[in-house]
Amino acid sequence: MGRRIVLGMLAAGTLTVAAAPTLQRAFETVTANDPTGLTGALPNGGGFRYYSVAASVPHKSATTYRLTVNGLVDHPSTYTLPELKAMPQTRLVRDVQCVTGWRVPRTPFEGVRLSRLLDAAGVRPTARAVRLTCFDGTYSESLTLQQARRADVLVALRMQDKDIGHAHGGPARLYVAPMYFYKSAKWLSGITVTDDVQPGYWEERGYDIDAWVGRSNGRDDAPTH
Ligand SMILES: Nc1nc2c(c(=O)[nH]1)N[C@H]1C(S)=C(S)[C@@H](COP(=O)(O)O)O[C@H]1N2
Ligand SMILES: [Mo]
Repeated sequence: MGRRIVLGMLAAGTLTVAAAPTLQRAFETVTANDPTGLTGALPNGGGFRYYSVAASVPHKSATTYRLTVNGLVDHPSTYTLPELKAMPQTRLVRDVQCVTGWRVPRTPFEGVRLSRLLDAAGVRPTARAVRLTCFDGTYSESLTLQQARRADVLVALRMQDKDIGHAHGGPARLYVAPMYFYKSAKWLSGITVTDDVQPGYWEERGYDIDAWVGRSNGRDDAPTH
């Protein structure tokens, strides 16, 4: 079955991936053979797909990883992984939902609230947004400051109760629990406070910036990405 046909079936109707195991298998086969090469099944993925818009991504270890916070802040700073681990950690258990239709129920994520890092940096009064950048050199994301300060937005260091491995965006990725998973930028390396929202990688390609699950992008079966 062709990708277009499966996606057409999804778009057509009442069937959802979660409600139709056969269709889900077909969908998985199709996405695993994605002609764009952007996706592929993860070994031991537990329902996750591996996504990277960059062909190759450098590995960062506990000693080489750095996270920079800069922009419209009073105290620009750079964190090491041990420094992030030493901060108070928040654990959330929610469903992961990719905008193309796959979902992983009740996935634990754990890390430092983004709001804590913003407070430590001292956000200036004119600031309105946050831009997230990645050490893959390509991907980016964005949030309004109000979204970034939500209690369910983390700089995640753990996923599925394990340190986040390279394939899932480790050592640290963004985790935006209430939004489609494309907001959760992997291989996070930069947090820049800005005066306006700058659309991220997928947002420049037509996806919603405010990517609330169930309330954005029309529906959760967007055909490509
Ligand atoms: N740096 C980076 N982050 C990214 C992406 C990406 O291609 N590069 N893809 C996004 C999309 S569309 C999804 S669904 C999730 C996939 O995360 P996973 O590879 O851990 O399953 O990562 C998001 N974050
Ligand atoms: Mo996605």
